[in-house]
Amino acid sequence: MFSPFSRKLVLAGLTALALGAHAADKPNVVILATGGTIAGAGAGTVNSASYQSAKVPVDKLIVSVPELGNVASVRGEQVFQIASESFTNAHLLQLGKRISALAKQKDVDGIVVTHGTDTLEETAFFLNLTVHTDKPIVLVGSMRPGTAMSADGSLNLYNAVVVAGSADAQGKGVLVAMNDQIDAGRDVSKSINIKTNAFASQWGPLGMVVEGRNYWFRAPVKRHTSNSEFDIDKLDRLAEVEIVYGYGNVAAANAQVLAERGVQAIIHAGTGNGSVADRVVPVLQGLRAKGVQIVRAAHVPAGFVLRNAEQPDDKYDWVVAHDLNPQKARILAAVALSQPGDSKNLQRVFWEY
Ligand code: DAS
Repeated sequence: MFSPFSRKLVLAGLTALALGAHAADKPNVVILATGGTIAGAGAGTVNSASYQSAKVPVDKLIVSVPELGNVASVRGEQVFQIASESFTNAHLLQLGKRISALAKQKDVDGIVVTHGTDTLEETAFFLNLTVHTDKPIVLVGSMRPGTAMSADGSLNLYNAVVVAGSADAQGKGVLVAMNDQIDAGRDVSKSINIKTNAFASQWGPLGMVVEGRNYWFRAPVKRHTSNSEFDIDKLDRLAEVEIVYGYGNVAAANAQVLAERGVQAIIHAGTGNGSVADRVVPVLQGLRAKGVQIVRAAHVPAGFVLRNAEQPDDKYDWVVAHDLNPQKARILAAVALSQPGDSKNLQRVFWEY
């Protein structure tokens, strides 16, 4: 009935259809690579902590985890190749705008950002505040380079792609997938600097991802992504905001020196519940009088700064950072002050985001 040649044609056609259908039922995930340890390379397999960051290109990262193809149709873009401690506001804006453009594409279901772990929490919060999409945006890094024994990058990347391709991860804000855990980009911070369970949220993770499946236990309550008043597509600069650290014997003039850079706000990373040394108070009051916003944060890793407790914030017209650590408070102030607003509006922003 069919000649051997036509049988082969039919078979080839059916195979292509099957592959096409198979690929069509997988989510399309774009991996944006920025550098960090997940792209790092060490001298030998025992070098889990001493290595060169930001070496391996995105295509090699993808090839190194062939299992990615089982859970998503993946493609990569190399946005930067840097250690994340070297990020600037310009890097945040460029990355955010690229993500926003990709999220608008119908052929993109989710986005993974591979990133150094040092400032991953800052980038995650920035994207959470400014990218208007419900599609999953998942940041991922690693604490060991791929060249080390028991490297954590491959499984972290696999997990991040699973979450980014998941419908049940939509609308949860920007996420961070590290060490089998799914954390809110707003809440998570790097709390241990030399272990694979480095990332934690004081209010707990949102869930876990295990063997290709997500398990959710809570959802964010603060404003984010599509529900944010800040829009990366309309953002071309971030306000200059610096952080001054509080400690015993601190010099009163530190904030003054920083403010001379022409900052719009100073984040005071205070001791305890955002305490300010008595010799520093008048310096901050003087900066406030010149129009610099003063935000009281704390360098104590957990809890939140109570308004009018350690300092009369109402009287001084200061703002409290609520539960945000100093580096996240800087991100929020830099975004919020990119548009006009007084200290009452800034405090509202710190309550709502
Ligand atoms: N230097 C660190 C960074 O790029 C390496 C890492 O932990 O990713 O953030």
